[in-house]
Amino acid sequence: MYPFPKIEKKWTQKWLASRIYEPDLKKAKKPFYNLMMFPYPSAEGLHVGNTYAFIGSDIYGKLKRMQGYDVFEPIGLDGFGIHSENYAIKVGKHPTVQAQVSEKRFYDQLQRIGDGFAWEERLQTYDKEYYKWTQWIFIQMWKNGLAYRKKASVNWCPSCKTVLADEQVEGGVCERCKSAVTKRELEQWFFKITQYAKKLLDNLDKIDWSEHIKTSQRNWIGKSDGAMLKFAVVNSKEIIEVFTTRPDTIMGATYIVLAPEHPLIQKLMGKVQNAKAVRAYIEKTKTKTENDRIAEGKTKTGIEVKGVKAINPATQKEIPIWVSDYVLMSYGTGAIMAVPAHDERDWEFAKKFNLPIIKVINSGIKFVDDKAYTAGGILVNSGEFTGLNSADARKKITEWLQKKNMGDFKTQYRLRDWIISRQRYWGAPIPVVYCKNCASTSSVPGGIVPVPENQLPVKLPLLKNFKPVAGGKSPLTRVKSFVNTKCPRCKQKATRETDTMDTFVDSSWYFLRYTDPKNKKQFAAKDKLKTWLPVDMYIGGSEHAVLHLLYSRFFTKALKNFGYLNFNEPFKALRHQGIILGSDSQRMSKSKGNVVDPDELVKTYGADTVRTFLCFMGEYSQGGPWNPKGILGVKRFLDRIFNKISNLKSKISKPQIKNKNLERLLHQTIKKVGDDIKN
Ligand code: ANZ
Ligand code: ZN
Repeated sequence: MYPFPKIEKKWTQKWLASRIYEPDLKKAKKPFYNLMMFPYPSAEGLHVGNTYAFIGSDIYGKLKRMQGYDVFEPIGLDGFGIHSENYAIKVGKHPTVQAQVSEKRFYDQLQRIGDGFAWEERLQTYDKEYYKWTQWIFIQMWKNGLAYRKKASVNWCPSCKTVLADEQVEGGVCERCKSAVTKRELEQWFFKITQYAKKLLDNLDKIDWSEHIKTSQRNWIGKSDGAMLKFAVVNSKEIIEVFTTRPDTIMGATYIVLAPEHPLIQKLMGKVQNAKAVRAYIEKTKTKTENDRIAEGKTKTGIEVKGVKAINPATQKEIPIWVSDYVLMSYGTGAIMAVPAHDERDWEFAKKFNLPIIKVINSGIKFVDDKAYTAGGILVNSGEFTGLNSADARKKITEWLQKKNMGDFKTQYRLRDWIISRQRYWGAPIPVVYCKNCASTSSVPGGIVPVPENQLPVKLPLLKNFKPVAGGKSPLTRVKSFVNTKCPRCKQKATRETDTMDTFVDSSWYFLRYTDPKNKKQFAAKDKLKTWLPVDMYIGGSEHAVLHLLYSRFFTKALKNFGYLNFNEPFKALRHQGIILGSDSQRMSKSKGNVVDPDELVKTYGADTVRTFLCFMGEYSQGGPWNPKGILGVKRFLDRIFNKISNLKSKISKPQIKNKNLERLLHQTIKKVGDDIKN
C-alpha cells in the first residue's frame, strides 16, 4: 500500500523549503506563466468542482516544467467585494474577520491538493498594498478621460442594495443573488470601455481562446453597420438623429420614436400640447427594466408628442413624434425612425396606435399583410431608388443623404460603459474628493478632485455596522471622519466619495501584480512584466465570458495606451474546466447541498489519487458526474505501481535500456503521455 500521508506531507514541506516552485521572476530563461483564476471566498471553502480547475491547470504546469520551462504558477484570493461581503453577512462576521478565516481555509485546501504554487507571490485584493494600486489605476483612467461620473438610469439590485454593471445582470436578474433587477436614476462612476469597442472586437481574431467565449464577447460588443440619419423638427432648430441599420427603408419611415429619457423631450416641452400626459407616461416607465421594455411580443405602450412634428429627410413629409419605452436611451441615439412595414416592434406599435404602414421593400414572394417583412428585397414606393436591391440601396441612400448633409455611415456598438461604483462597504474606496470651493472658484468640473498619487491608498475605514442600506447610499457615508476631509487642491473643507469599486476592478489586473506583489513604487516593475506577460495559459470558469475576461482585456489595452505595458492582450491562451455534477446530476454547488469536500477525499485517498481520478473522469473541458466508486480503482492502480517499485531488489540509478523494442516503447509512452496531458 502506498503510504500517501507520510509521503505527501514530506514532499509538500520539501517543496516549500527548497522553493522549488519559485521561478526567478527577474531573469527566468524559459518563462511560462501558467495562471488559474483566483478564487473568491463566497463560501466556507472549495468543493471538488472548484478544485478541478486548480488541479487540471497545475498538471499542465507540471508538464511544462518537465519540458524545461520555468513555470510561474501564482495564487491569491479575490477577497474584496460583494461576494465576500455577502458571505460575511451570512455567517454573521465582519468582512475583515472573515477574510482571515477564508485566507487560512482556502490556502490550506489549495496546499493540500499538491499544486506547485509560487506561494511567496500570493496576494489578496483587500490588502491595502494591493488596493493602493487599484486606486492608482482608477486615477490613471481619470487622467486619461476613461473614468467619469454621470447621472443615468442604472441597474439596481434591491437585495444586494447596490448598482450593478450591465454585465452583472443576466436575463434580468442579479448575477450574484438572482433577484430581479430594477432601474434607478443615480449618479455613478463609469469606465469608458466603449472607447475600446473596436479593438476589443478585432483582437479576438488573434488570440487562442475557446470559440465559445469569443462568440459571447463578439455578441456582447455587438457591432452594427448602418447609418446616422437626421430628421429636422418642424418650426424649430432641433434635429433628431437616429441610428438605423436599414437606411434602405427610409421612405417607409412614418413616425419617429424617442426614448422616454431623450433630452429633446424636455427641450420641446414648451410646444407640446399634451405635456402633462407625456410627463406622466415618462414617469411611469422609469422603474421598468430594460428586458421588459424591449422584449418582442410585450404589449407596446407609448404616447404621441402632440404639437410637434419631424420631417422625413427622404420624402420631406411631416411625420408624428412619439415617445415609447421600447426605444432605449442607451443604444444608438435613443431615437429611431419607425418603419412598421419592415420592423416587428414598429409593426406592433403602429397596429396598436393606428399609425400608417407603408411597404417599401418587396419580398419577391407574395406579400403577407399581417406582419412585418424584415428581410431585404427589392425597393418599391421609393422614388428614384425603386428597383434597387436592399444592399445597394443602403449604400446609395446613405450617400444621397450624406450629400444633403442629412446623414452619414455609422458603425454602432452595443457595448456600454462599465459602471464601477458600488454602494457597498467591502471594496476599494474610489479615490476622489468633492470640493465646493474648487467647483466655484476654478475650472474643476463638478468639484471632482482626484486624491494625489502619493496619498494613496485611501484606506477603507473599519466600520462596525457595515451592512448595505436601501437608499442608494454607501455605508461609508456614515463615517464622518472618513467623509470630511481637506481638498488636496485648495486645502478647503471637502468631502470624500463614499462609493467603493466593483470587485471586477480588483480582478482586472491581479495577474500583473503577481509578478511583483511587494513592489511599493509601481504596480509591477517593467522587467518583470516583460519576462512573464502576457499569460501563456489561463484556466478558469467560462461564466466570466463578458465580465472578468472582457474587463481584463480592456484594462490591458488602456494600460498599454498609458505607456505601462507593451502588449495588447493579457491572456494568450484560455481554456475552461468542465462542470462536475453532484450526486443529483446537478452542478455541484453549496446552495444545492450536493458538494463533495476535497479535504475528506485527500485525507482518505491522498492527493495523487484525487488528482489522477479527476484527470480520468473525462475530457477536461467537459467535466461530468462525480462517481465516488471510480476513485477506489484509481487508488488501487497507484498502490500497484508503488508496490512494484518498492519490491524491486536493486535500486535503479540510471535506466539502461539495451532492448531496441523496449526503448521505442518508452519513447512512444513519453510522447503519448505528454500529448494526452496537453489535450
Ligand atoms: C429603421 C429600421 C427599419 C430598423 C427596419 C430596423 C428594421 P441593431 O442591429 O441591434 O443595431 N434601434 C436603433 N436604436 C434603437 C434604440 N435606442 N432602441 C431600440 N431600437 C433601436 O438594430 C438597429 C435597429 O434597431 C435600428 O434600425 C433601429 O430600427 C433600432 F426595417 O431603423 B432600425
Ligand atoms: Zn478644492
